[in-house]
Amino acid sequence: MSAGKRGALIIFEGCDRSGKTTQSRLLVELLKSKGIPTLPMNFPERSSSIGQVINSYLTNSKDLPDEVIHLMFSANRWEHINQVKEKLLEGTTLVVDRYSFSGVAYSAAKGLDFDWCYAPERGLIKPDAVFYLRAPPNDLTHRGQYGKERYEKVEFQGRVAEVFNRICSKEGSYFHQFDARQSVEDLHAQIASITEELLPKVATRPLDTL
Ligand code: T5A
Ligand code: NA
Repeated sequence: MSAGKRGALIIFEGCDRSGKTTQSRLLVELLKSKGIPTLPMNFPERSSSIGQVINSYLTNSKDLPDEVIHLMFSANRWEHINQVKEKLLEGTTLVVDRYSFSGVAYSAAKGLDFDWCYAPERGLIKPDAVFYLRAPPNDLTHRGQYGKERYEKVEFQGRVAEVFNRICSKEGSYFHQFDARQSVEDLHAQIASITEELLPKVATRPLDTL
């Protein structure tokens, strides 16, 4: 990539089993096949020491107050922020499986105050696009391995979906929502076309913050 051209920060969001990992992998493969420098990332990033605590919380081997785990999810993004910034500025596009919006949605769904939940996300790099895979949680429970982790309960996922919908209408134009019940191929085609339009547009746009 020529000097000064940055990569795009692309996020996938949605309830558990909405297809984020499937779609983010397909997008990474597509961009790489076109010679566009691209890296996958995902949050929670479970390998750091904070990530390991998050993992034991999610797999139910550790309990923590709601506020504490919320701040740990946020800290897990902050501990990778320099890496995110560096990669984008050197021209690499990042395709990220979950980000701040999951942070807000899952904690607000427990009853924590929405603005309180958003506050520690302020200052993180603002995505250029968020692909929100939307579906009624009832329609996702038959998908592989549903029910193993802490949050994988239909009633709770319903509340998470409500917060995601609220965030989506609030954040506006950089949020793109899709019916997650479509086929993998149909979703990928729509996501690919938006991404291909997006990349040249953001290449010279300065990084912004949430
Ligand atoms: N969390 C996360 C917070 O509370 N706060 C935070 O700040 C963050 C970042 C772990 C949990 O952490 C919470 C949210 C989560 O509860 P995770 O590691 O991303 O987050 O784990 P999950 O979201 O549970 O991972 P999943 O995300 O497993 O599901 P995906 O990635 O949405 O779905 P995917 O692609 O793996 O697909 C699931 C299944 O469905 C099939 C796939 O083949 C697979 O079997 N599938 C489809 N089937 C039919 N049609 C389609 N279009 C399909 N797409 C995929
Ligand atoms: Na996933």
